[in-house]
Amino acid sequence: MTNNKALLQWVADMQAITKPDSVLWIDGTEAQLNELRAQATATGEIIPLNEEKLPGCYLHRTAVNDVARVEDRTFICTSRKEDAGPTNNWMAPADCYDMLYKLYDGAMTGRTMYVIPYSMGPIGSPFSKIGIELTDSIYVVLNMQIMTRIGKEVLDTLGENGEFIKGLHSKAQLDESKRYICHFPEDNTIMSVNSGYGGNVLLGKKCFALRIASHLGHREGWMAEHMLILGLENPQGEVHYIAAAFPSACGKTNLAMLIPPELYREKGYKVWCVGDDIAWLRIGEDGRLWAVNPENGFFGVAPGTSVKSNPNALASTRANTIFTNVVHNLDDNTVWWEGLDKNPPKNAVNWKGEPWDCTDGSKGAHPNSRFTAPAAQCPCISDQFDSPKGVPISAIVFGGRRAKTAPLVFQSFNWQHGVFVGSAMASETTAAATGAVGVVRRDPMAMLPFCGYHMGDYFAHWLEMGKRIPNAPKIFHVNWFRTDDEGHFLWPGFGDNMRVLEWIIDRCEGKAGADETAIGWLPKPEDIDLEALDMDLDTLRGLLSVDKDLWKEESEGIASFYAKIGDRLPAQLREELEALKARLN
Ligand code: OXD
Ligand code: MN
Repeated sequence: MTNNKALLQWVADMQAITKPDSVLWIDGTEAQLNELRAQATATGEIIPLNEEKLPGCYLHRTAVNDVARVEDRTFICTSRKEDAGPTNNWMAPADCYDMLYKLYDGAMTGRTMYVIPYSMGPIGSPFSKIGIELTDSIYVVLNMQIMTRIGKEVLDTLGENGEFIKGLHSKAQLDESKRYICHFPEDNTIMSVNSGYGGNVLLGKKCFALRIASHLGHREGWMAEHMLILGLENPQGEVHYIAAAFPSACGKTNLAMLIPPELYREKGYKVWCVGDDIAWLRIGEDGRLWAVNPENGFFGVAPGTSVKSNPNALASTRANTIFTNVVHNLDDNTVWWEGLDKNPPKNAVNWKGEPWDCTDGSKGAHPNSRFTAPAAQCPCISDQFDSPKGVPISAIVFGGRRAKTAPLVFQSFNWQHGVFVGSAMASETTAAATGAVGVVRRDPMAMLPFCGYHMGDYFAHWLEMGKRIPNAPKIFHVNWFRTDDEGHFLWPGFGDNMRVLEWIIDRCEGKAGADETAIGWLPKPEDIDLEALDMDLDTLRGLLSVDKDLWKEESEGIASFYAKIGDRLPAQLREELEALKARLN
């Protein structure tokens, strides 16, 4: 299928180490995929679901010890330890290859090695990059087919001399104690072993599109960010694009597919989804920042997804979707998860494959159970989704889950201050996670687990990019999770977040008012449209208030986080912190 000598040599080298029984090149044809689906069905690796209710859908269960990304076993292997920085695990490349090749030795014996050519971004776009994943898992092939653009066309685009990101994955024995997700940014290589869980094995996603790509972007002058991309269309038919970064459990997929409140829909407002997880951002010829979603599907968290919370996400999963670790409803051969509806199936199997009694208090679906669904099936997918040049970004939005500190929304004073706001991003732990509630976790730009190099250099790159973008997006911060003294959420969230997005776009257009405060520009209460919302101005005033004592505490928290970053923290960010402290006094 290819004459690319570097690729043929690398496949042969990895074959010699992993010793599969055979090698199959994935051409992306329906015939080949169907054959693989049939094989995986025969072995029980995937279970075909009800053809009428969920056509083309399958259920898969991972090993019970293999249900999430493993940050403590994720490594950035640069020749100099300091280049990986204080927030990443590090191993010397030679030592790591040595260790891994022992684990890969004969790991594919008795199995087939699948060679998956894939493109992150529309095939052939100057924004896009090609990867090759070698894997011994059909589940991985079928997921990669949804999440990326795969097959022969990718190899044709690669050509004889094209460069590619190498990815080697083997389930090996699924041994937790020998599970490793390793990145070698200096040789564009990713190695994953002893896992079968999506985030660890779909190497195009977090490993390539964030960790390796952030490293490439640093070298080449662009940015790979953990951001959704949405387009907001106004009644005049103009669409403005927003890129937004949130730590997990802050409703990123929900915001990406937001349905505006009825009143807005009647006026002609629409929201279009370009992406729900990753954005690659480059400076366009027109001096604006342009974004492409490098993915082709959604790898979304199932629990909590419902007709109420996110009808667009749910609709995306009604065909051609792979469900992982959800409940199997045996009565009609469909799937279910907590939060889908109030009718858990009676005759059912839980995510571990055991008979499940929905009245015994146990969870049927794993809290991190997932759907892998084609983006094209999303009812609000943007007509620019496949655009080779991407979409121009008007606003960058950072956010977190904060009970008291952060107001509903504020705008940074300028790019440098916006980078400071992103670098200080944080979320408070909720009762849904184990451990103490209300603990502040810093997650700068939501990239802490995904930045493939030193966090201090990453901040410097953001500052540098700002100087190079003549017409840079404005930077904002939002918090949908502010509570009253009894712990009730003050803001309705979901579709009503549209009201905040509208202010954000109006600010970008110079059309909305704002007050200057110590932390940034805040809307005046009357600047947020409350029409047809059951909320009084006093509640909104509360949502927009800035408590200086809490912010003084916050600045101490930021200072101790900065201390961990060390002396590669750009001086401009320390200056921003000092300026914030001065404004608070
Ligand atoms: C994800 C994550 O799965 O951010 O997208 O963990
Ligand atoms: Mn993510």
